[in-house]
Amino acid sequence: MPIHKYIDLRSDTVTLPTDEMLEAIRHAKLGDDVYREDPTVNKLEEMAAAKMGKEAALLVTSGTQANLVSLVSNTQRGQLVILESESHMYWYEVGGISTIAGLLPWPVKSQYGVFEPEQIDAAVRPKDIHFPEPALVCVENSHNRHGGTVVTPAQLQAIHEAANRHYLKLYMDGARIFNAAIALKVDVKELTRHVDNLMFCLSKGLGCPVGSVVVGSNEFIEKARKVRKVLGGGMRQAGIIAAAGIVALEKMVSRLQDDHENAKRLAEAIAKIKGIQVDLKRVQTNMVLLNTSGLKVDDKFVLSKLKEKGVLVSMMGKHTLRMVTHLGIERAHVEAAINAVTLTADEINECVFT
Ligand code: TLP
Repeated sequence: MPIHKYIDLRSDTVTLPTDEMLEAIRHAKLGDDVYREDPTVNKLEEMAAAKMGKEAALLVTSGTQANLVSLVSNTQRGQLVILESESHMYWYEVGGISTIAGLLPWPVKSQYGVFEPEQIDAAVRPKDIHFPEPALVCVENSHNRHGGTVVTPAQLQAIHEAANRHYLKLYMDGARIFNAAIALKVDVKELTRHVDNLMFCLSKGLGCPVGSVVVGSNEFIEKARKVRKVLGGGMRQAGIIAAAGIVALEKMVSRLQDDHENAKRLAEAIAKIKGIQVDLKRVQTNMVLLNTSGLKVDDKFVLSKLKEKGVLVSMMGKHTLRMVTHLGIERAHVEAAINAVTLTADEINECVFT
C-alpha cells in the first residue's frame, strides 16, 4: 500500500508498480519516441490498438492530457461538446476544455452517469447564427462521480446512433474502461466499437506509475500525436513508462474483479451503519460513495476521524465521501476500514444524539 501507515482508499491512482513492472522498466529497450524510435512504446501502442479494436494508439502522460489531446483532435475551436454534467472532463480538468481547447462544454444531467439518446437530440439546436456548432459527444465509462457506474454496450450503441443522426463524433473517457468491461463481463471491444475514439488509463487500477493511452483511427492518432507535441507531451525514452503498461495489459486486467468484490463488501457493510447511506445500485465497480448527511457533522470532521483510525478516503462533494478499492487493498484492509467507519459513526452518533 502506498502510505504504509494508512489504508488508502482515496483513489486507485495511489497504486504502486508491481515488482514485475519494475523489472520490465529496468530491462526496457529504449529510443527517442518523438522520432517514433522507442520499440517499447511502439509495442504498447500496437497492443493497445489491437485490444481496443481500433487502428492506432498514442501513449500520453496522464488521463487529463489524454482527454485534452482528444478534445482538440476531435473538434475545432469555438465548437460545442455535449458531455455528462458530472463528468471528469467537466469537473476536474481545470477547465482545459475551454481555456486550451477553446470549446463550449454543454453539460447534460443523468441519474447514473449516462444520458438518454433523446437528451442528445434535445441538446443539438437547429442551425442558427446565435449558436455554436456542435461537434462531439462524450461519455465516461466507468463513471467516476456517479460512483463507478458502467455504461453498457447497448447504451453506447443508442448514444452512437443519436450522435450519428446529428453528424457528431462520440468520444469515451475510458479511464477505467477495464473495470467496466470486467463488471459487465464483456470483452473491452464491446465497449469501444460504438465510439469513434477513446482513452484509457494505465495508472489507476492497472497499477502503472504513469501513463494513459488514446486510441482511434490512424488519421485521428496522427493528429493527436501532433497535438500532444504542442501540449509539451512529446516524450523521449518513454519506453520506461510503456514497459509497465505492457505488463499491465498482459497481467493486471483480470484482478480488477477482486477490487469490485472488495468494494461490494465495503458498500454492503457500510450501508447498515446508522447515519450513513450508500446507494448500492451505484456500486458496480471499485468505488463506494458514502452519503454522510445523517451524521450531521462537517465532512472534514468525519475525514479526520477516519484518518485517526488509519483510513484515508476522499471528499466528492457536500456530505459525499468516496472509497476506492485497488491493487494493494486486501480483504483484511476492507474489514479494518469497515470497523473504522463503524467506530467513527458510533462516536459521532453518540455525541450528536446524546
Ligand atoms: N481521476 C482522479 C481525480 O482526478 C479525481 C481520481 O482520483 O479518480 N478521467 C477520469 C474518469 C478520472 O477519474 C481521472 C482521474 C482522469 C480522467 C484524469 O486522469 P489523470 O489523473 O491521470 O490526469
